[in-house]
Amino acid sequence: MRDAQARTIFLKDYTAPAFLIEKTELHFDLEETQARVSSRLLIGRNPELAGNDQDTLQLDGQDMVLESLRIDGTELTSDDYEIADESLTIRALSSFASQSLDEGFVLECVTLIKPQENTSLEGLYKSRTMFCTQCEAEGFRKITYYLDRPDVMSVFTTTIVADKQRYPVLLSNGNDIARGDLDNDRHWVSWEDPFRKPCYLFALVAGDLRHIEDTFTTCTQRDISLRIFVEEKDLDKCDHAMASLKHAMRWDEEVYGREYDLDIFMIVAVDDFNMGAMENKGLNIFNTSCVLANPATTTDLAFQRVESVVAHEYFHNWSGNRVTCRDWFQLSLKEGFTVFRDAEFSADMGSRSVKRVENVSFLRTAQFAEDAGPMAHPVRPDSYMEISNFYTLTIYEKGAEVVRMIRELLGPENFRAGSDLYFERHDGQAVTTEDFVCAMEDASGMNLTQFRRWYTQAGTPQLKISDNYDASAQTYELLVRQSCPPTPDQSHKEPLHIPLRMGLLDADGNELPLVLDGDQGALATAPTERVLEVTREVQSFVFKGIRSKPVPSLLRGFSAPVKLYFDCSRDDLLFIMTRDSDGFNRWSAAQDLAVAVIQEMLTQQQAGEQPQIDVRLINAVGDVLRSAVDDARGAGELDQAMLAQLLSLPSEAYLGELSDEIDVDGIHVVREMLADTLAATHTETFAELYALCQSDAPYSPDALSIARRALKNCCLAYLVRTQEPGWLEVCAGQFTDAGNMTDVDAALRLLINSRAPEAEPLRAQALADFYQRWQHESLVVNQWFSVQAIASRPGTLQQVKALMTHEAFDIRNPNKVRALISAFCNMNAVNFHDLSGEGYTFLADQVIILNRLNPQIAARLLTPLTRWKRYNPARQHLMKAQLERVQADPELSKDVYEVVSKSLKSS
Ligand code: B3K
Ligand code: ZN
Repeated sequence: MRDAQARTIFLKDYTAPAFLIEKTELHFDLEETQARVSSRLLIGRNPELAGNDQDTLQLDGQDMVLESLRIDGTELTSDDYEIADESLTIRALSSFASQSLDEGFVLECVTLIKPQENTSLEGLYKSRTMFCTQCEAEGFRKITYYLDRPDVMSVFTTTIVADKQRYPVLLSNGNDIARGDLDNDRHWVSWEDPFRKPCYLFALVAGDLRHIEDTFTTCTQRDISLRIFVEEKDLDKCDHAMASLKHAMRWDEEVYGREYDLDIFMIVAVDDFNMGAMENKGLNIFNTSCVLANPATTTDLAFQRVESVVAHEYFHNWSGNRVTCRDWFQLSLKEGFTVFRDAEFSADMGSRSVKRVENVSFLRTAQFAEDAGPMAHPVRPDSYMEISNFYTLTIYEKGAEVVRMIRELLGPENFRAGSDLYFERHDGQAVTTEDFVCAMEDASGMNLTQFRRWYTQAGTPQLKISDNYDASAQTYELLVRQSCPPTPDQSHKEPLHIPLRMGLLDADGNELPLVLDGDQGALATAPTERVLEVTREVQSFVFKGIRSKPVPSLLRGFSAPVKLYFDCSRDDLLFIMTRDSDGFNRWSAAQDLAVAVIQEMLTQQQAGEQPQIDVRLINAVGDVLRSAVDDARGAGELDQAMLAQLLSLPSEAYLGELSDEIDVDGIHVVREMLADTLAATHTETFAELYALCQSDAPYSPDALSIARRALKNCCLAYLVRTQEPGWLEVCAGQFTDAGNMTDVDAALRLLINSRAPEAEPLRAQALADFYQRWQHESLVVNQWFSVQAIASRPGTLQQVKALMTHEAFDIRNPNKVRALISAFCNMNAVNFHDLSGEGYTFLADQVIILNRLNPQIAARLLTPLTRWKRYNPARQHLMKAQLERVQADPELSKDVYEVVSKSLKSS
């Protein structure tokens, strides 16, 4: 391995910094082959560290050439310091400083870096024609020598010098305070950020950019200038992001009492970006895919993603920037909380129940898989080798669920008081998840001692619930057992504090008043929904005054990220599906029913029998469809937005995640069989509903319109399954005539996946037309790559390989890698897991290439191979062999090394 020093960093080894950097002045000279970075740092000993007499200063820095180093004006010679791969060390520091180190000294440093050659997209790099930065988590150390850790917070001033023609726009954090012209067509701009911040929030952009501008008036009547910077060709795709930003700013004032602090807020869109976006203070940098949107080029899903990512990054201004993380083990402090905040924002902007369904589906499929795999880690990890590998679904999504559970336990008012206290108490500080929980406890009086285990224990807890009705005593008992499977480094788990939101339904669907044994309250005034606090391994809850055996509605709203096992009959599931007051649980019951039916079919198929479909499921879908038709005619009662969700079968990935050994082909075959049967049985109703959902109204990304398009395209998907040529033509017609990308994209996907022989020429034509029409829109071309990568028919891998040589493909662009390679490996199970093993070899090949170019992307790409233990022995063997091949690469980055070695450990 190249990084022979790849070592594990432990939370228990954390110590406060011996030195702090009070002021940071940066000067960037940007040129075509290199950049010269001059820094002037005002450094002093950390006064809060008792007996601090540290006389050695070690700064982080890598991939740079040091030109000069001075302390208090005196030039140091190469004998005065040591340079290693990742650091610069100055010993006997006090001998260079002009006064005591407690008083502080000025360190001036000039380094040369090569942004043009930086393909890791971390630090300062070039994306197409512009310079930009990505510093979180540890990218700043690729810009200049520094104390690159979040508990070192400093006030930054930044001057950027560059060619005026090529880079007319020069941006950094805060307010621009001065600018001027220089010789040789160069110019400069200086920026000052008055808020102390860690260097991971530093940002710089230089490019030929245009912007749209708007104003937001805050709750205290301050006018904030809002600007979104893009390349000229994208100016027509900024309005949705701007509207989303203004909504987010208002929402954070109203829901969390958080006002924006600077006078200007900027967003810049860049094409080459490792993740979605970055919350740099006052200067958010976005992947184009998370900011650009217009109806012709952007699907509903992407519109919603723009709204939520813009909000997420904006919300970080408080949850992340004003109050930041002490160290990277605390990452979920800002990410979990901010995901929770953006999810609630999206719920308020659109359909709350659909948002919850989407979130939970994602969590149960992807995060649960992570929590059951070799990279499983707690929401607050104890150790890591490469922090970039810990921007995970556990930190983000499970972290958000942990915050949601705190709100479940505290109630909304106490939760708000807790967040107010947290922001007030820790404003300007770098803190820990423990500080967050303490604020919640102090504001509410609630004891969260046991709850803290959610931060330290990995793995998905299981709740096994059984019930018992006693007719003579009129009591109903829920017996709850909790457990959590072992995860790497954690064989034993302690019981967790789990909020279990629930209700009981009588035979008529009425919600029963809930009085627990031992409660004082009277039945008449009792609530019909409660949050049970499960704290013990085995715990019994007995409800009084229950006159007949009820049907329990458990884990409403998915009140905890657990796997629930309750032996619910299919008839009871049908009952909950239609009668429960909780929209989420109605959907959940529908899913559980479909899962039960599919699993039964799978068992039959595996035994060589013809799978049988439980007619109750077919009828239930018919009932939903008929209500949907009534609804579309204005007579129904259903939550419009939930219909498409109710009509969608559980995904292959979710079905796989539920299996002990994932039968890739079996799951695909029986799920397709079920979908085909539903399509054949209900063709007419699907057709009627498809027609009723058509609309001539101009495109709008509001919740109802999105829901209607989703429902319409869900119907079309079933109709195309019938393989009747007529429906293929309708689909091809929608592809050509639709006025928005959502409908075009849906039709294209269906044409590509149709098994009808007549689809063949239509498919080829559609793909050619689509590329022809959209070749100049990079994000649309990504979609074009993806639809081809996820086609389940044989030969797709060859097609993917061919597309990698297409003029539009570029392995250095993460969006392209995600669109083609990741899409194939993660969303095309039957082809990726083909028994030839070619899919695995292909993935390993790409990881080996990307490991040298962009380690973060390479490590992430490996994920599907890390799940090798979930498959049959033949596949396990093939997958493991490819992991071993990757591991044997002598030049492995820390990122890939960590993932591959943990995946193979204990094998
Ligand atoms: N905080 C960034 C993620 C940075 C990832 C660095 N590898 C975006 C976000 O979560 O808002
Ligand atoms: Zn974030």
